[in-house]
Amino acid sequence: MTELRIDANLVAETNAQQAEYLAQDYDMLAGQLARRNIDINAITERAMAFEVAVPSWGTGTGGTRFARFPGLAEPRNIFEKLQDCAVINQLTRCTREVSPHFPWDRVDDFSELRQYADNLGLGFTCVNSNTFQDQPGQQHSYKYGSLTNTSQAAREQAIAHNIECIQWGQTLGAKALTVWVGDGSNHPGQQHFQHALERYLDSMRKIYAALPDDWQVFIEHKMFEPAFYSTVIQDWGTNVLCAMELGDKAKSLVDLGHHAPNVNIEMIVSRLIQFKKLAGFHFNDSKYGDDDLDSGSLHPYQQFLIFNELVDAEYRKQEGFAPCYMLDQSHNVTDPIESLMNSAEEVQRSYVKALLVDREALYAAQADNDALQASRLLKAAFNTDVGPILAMARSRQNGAIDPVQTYRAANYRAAIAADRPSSGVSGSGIV
Ligand code: LRH
Ligand code: MN
Repeated sequence: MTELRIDANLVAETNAQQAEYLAQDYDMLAGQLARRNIDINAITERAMAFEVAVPSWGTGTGGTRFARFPGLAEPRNIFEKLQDCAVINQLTRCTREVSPHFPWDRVDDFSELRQYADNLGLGFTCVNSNTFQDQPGQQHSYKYGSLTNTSQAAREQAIAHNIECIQWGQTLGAKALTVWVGDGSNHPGQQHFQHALERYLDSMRKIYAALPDDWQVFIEHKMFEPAFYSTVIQDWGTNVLCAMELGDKAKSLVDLGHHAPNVNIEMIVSRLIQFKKLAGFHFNDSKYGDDDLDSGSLHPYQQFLIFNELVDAEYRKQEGFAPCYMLDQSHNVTDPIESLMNSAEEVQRSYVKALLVDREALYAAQADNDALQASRLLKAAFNTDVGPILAMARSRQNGAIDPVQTYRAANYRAAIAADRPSSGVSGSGIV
């Protein structure tokens, strides 16, 4: 295993300063939970097994169409992105997998890339295709769409790219392809809704046919942007209809920021679980549009309610339930490593709080239509400070009790700045 960039002694030193307080807080919480017939160590074991994947594209400073303000020692290629992902996993111990995006992370030798990641203790989860940008020298533009373009040549080009992503992903050991297309229209009448969706399904059938037996394809819906009147895969309904139409290896991925404000996302999750079509998640938070803000930073109760549905499915041993948890964020004003560590912890926090829900009591309250008791049972779990469990789960795996504090003590960016001279180019765009 390659030497990790944060000195393990520094992690041990910063942990040593906090170990006694953590032990006190952990014991206090143990007592509180024991009164609720909950064994804190059993919960901590589940927290230690929890994983959420990091988006490779989230390790660089993000931007908007107006501007992007790169930070110090930005990663310039997938190898440097993996170095940063290794730091995130070293300190949080819950982000062992990375989700790559092609062609942003394309390399000449994918076996070398897999070995490089493996040496950092990292693996690859589902890969992402990109037919929402034109690449230099590309023959057919995606200006008017990709998998749904009225031009068969453009569709074939987009299909070929997705099939190539599957092949690259196989070399990396991934087991799924996420397909998000921004295809849609900006003017009423510009696109025939049914014809566009028929072209989408026709294209996806060809991608589906190229999936290895043990692979899946994840369809990602999004309400708007880059199209601002209609989007072909606009909502979960269209998404799950397509997943059902394509077959068992097609499932629906839920990006939290891809819904209209106030949509009941936890109920969408319940529906997808019930029909065995839940692919997984792109966790983030948002106030207005697809803001890609840090997970749990604005709506921690909604994120908890989503995990309440997920833990309930685990508790009921729901058939076909194997969701893939990933972050998908854009870090415009924070150090991406700090935001990704913080967000991984916030997603893990929602999961651990959901484990504290007294499910049998909740079922009883639901059966009795005792709405207040049902709400109190959820709030009892949500209002429990599970911080000591998350910190103990990290320290028991030689992670950092306080990842951001340890990361700052390591002064990582300054330490690697010489290795990563900045391009000096600011520009705009999400990455
Ligand atoms: C689309 C999206 C999709 C990625 C992209 C970077 O908004 O959520 O998941 O391909 O962001
Ligand atoms: Mn996404």
